[in-house]
Amino acid sequence: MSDTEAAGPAAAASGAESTGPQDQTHHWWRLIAIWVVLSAVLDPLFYFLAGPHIPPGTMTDTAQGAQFDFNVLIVIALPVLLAVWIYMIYAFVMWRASRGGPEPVGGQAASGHLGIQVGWILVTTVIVLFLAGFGTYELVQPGGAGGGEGSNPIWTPTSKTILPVQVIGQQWKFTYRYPTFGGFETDQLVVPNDTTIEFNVTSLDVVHSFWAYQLGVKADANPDYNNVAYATTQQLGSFIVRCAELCGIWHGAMYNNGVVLTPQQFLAWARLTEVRLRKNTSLLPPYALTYTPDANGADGSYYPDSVDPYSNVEQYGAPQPKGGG
Ligand SMILES: [Cu+2]
Repeated sequence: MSDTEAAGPAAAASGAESTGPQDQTHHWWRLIAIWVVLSAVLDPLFYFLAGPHIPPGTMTDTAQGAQFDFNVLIVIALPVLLAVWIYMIYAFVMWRASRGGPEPVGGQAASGHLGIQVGWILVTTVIVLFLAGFGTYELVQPGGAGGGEGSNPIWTPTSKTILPVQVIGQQWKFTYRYPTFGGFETDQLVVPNDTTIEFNVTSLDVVHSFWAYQLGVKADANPDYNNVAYATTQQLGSFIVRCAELCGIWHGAMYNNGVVLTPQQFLAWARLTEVRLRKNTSLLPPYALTYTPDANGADGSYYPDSVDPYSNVEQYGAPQPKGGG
């Protein structure tokens, strides 16, 4: 500390008189020392203290993968940020013009300095190439990265049992069909814990994007297309589902909560719901990977005419209003 204080006026003087290069090099070594110490302290502090709380959390393997990726990116970015800030603050403190003092004079120009040029290109190249390789590996790793992989996914999970859940985007809500439970349809996403879920994402109208934030899943919902995404649940609790593609006037209303239950709870819920909704399910088009918009109702709707499957008032099979046009 006393060294820093003692060097202050000397550095200002050296700047003013633009003396020999040895006066400049001790600034560099001091800057590097401050940078190394702060990076070595703040990087592990961030990784171990803040890291476990970085979104999207650890509810699924893909969410945990995304959290790990964010943490690696921040651990690499933090020393870069520190380098800029330390240099800036150091310059403010050491090379500022003092009231009534001599006008500050610039030091030796760095242009044409071979070491800086080679070092700059080398360091940035290594960082960028490493991140490109790391990012590619993280995308490909078993089961993909929670993004839609299209209708023929090449990165498939290794789990023996996979629960398929169909996500149907429509203006303006998501509904979910469970083909292994008779193809019933709900407006809340319910999934079991410790299970690999295969999301089959499609749409009845425009392009939506199924974004189950804490599950680490985000996949486009296109009409006439089955977009597959995987995630393996590893934590109980509720999560948020949003539409992440501007899809019309009530896009912002495509918001709901989903829930991860224990496998036993899920099984009980699914079996009960299958029975409870049997009458509704028989009115839906048979389960398919995609649906044409006029698969059912005469007016070109996925749902039967004049029936809102989520209304508390309207009933399935209710008589059609006459002469409405
Ligand atoms: Cu939408």
